[in-house]
Amino acid sequence: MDEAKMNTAEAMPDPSRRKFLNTAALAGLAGAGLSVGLSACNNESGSKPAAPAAAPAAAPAAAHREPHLKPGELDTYYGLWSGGHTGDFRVLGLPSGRELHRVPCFNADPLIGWGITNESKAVMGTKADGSLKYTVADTHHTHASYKDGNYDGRYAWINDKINSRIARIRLDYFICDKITELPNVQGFHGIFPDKRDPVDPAINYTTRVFCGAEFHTPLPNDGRDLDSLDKYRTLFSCVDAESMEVRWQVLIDGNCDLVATSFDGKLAATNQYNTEGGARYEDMMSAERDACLFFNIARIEQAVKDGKFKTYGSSKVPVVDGTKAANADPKTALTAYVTVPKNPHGVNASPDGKYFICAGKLSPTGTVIELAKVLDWFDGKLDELDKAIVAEVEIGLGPLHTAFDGRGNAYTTLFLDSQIVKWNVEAAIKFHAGDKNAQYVVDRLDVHYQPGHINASQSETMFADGQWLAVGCKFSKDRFLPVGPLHAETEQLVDISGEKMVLVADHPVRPEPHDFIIFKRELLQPKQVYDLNEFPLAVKDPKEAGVFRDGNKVTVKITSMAPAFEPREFRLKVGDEVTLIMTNLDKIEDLTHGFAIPKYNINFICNPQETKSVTFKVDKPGIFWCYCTHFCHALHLEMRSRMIVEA
Ligand code: K7E
Ligand code: CUA
Ligand code: CA
Repeated sequence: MDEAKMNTAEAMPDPSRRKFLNTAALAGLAGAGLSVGLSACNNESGSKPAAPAAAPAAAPAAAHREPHLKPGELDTYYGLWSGGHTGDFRVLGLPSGRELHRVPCFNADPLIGWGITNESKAVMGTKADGSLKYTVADTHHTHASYKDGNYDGRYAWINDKINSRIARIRLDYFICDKITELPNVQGFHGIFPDKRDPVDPAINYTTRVFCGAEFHTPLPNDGRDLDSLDKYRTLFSCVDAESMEVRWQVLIDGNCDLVATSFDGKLAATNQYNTEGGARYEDMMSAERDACLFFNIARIEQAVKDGKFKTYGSSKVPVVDGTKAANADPKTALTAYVTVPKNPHGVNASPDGKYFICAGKLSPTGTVIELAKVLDWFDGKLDELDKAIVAEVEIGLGPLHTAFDGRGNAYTTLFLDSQIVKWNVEAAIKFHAGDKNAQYVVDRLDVHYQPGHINASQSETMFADGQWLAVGCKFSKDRFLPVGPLHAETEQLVDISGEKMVLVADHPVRPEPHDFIIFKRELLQPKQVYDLNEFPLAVKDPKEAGVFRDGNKVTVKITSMAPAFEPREFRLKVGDEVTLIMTNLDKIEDLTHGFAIPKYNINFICNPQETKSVTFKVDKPGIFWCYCTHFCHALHLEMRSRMIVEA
């Protein structure tokens, strides 16, 4: 960072802060580099939690609805949040902002027993010795499955940027049931399910999930071409929503960032900030324009069917050629590179199905691309692809992501301005077409501070309802009690039901969730009790419980029913290889039991009618009181089984 400039910015008298930033940062962006940088330091008053930040700038003055619920009241919306570094998936109730659940996906979790039970290890992936293949992840984006343009409550997906994995969460039980590692790519970042099939009108629901990979590497990345940057490439991937297998990939020029899909199923797109193919940030921002890269899904799948693909390394996934050179003829092109200003970030589909909106990041603009025109280009009816751009308007500094209210307005986060800008899309189109009287900026709201993702209730569906908006602020600075050097992030709630945005609540979140979606609670019908028959290993009756020995291979079958395990004791020998299977036979909602074995590093829960198993080597003689870790009954503490291990 440029320290001198930073300090100058801090020394500036406050009233002109925004003006100063606007001019300085614009100058910086227009010039050679980022003189007013992209970090947080140049905004706001510096790092001192000065006098408890004189009433927030945007103290809710206007009339707004109360987000707080009375005891016993339920939220009206679900929020599905990504966990960030923690690798999990979080469930919030809105408008209260209460966190209801964390679903472990890529991360071990001692409550659930995720990463400990055999079933979860099978989902997460293991090495030959049975230990987890990966123990770290970085989740950014979560999106749910669609039917008829709305969420259908079947699945959500979430990405792991570090190890290029996609996880699926079943929304009936709120558990992760599959994880797929994408071949040939690094830095898998953007993710979006399709909303219907491009060809078959009967398939009006999600069957594909698209994945954009951010980092380019040699292909295959096996030690070849290490120093030949011009040979590095990245791929856009399609994963089957049901099987979770990778269906196909597209070799592209430039990189992928975030992903959007059209409501008609025909198009997917990814924003590209590194069309330069640079390895250093200076190189990645050398071009004035980058691209929003469109994929013609039907044509790509036809090309795969026709055998027009390659494979790389040990991967069997068909890879079609989506590079510019191979796709110059619109009539046969699989891809279309629409140019957008310098290093765009988010791309979001408007709920009317008409537009994709790209946020400029290094450019203070929002770009509106009309999808019908992109399709015209593919049909040979539009002479120049960039004519699909129907607006490219200034909205503020550091635009990152956009949400919608279903009333024609877009809400874009401005990272550098620490604001949300509300702008009217049709007015922006008019302005771009030459009507300089068209007022497209409707409102601005200060947020705290440096916002990234933003989303509104139902915003990513055709049923955007314009009620609540949440914004994920990257820096909380003085908004919460300090807890040492690591600050919570601020998830702020905004009432968008009126003309003016009204900030109504701050919530601290553990860094860093990035993205989330918000939708009506009626769209989910979670189940509270499992079906015993979903588990092939289920111990269906306490009479089936006991120790079953085959040499040193031992199966211990256990049932739980408050307040007792069956058997109450079991006998093992050092050297045994034990698989312990437990079924919770309680059928009552909310009656979960846990099972922990001291000194053996084992703990997991079994929800009503659920079965789990763990496999471990018996290596310590003695008495080990296996106990219930989940408060279940007045005799919860007495709920134990004695593991007796002979030397
Ligand atoms: Cu903008 Cu990973 Cu969606 Cu973070 S990305 S904010
Ligand atoms: Cu069973 Cu506590
Ligand atoms: Ca660039």
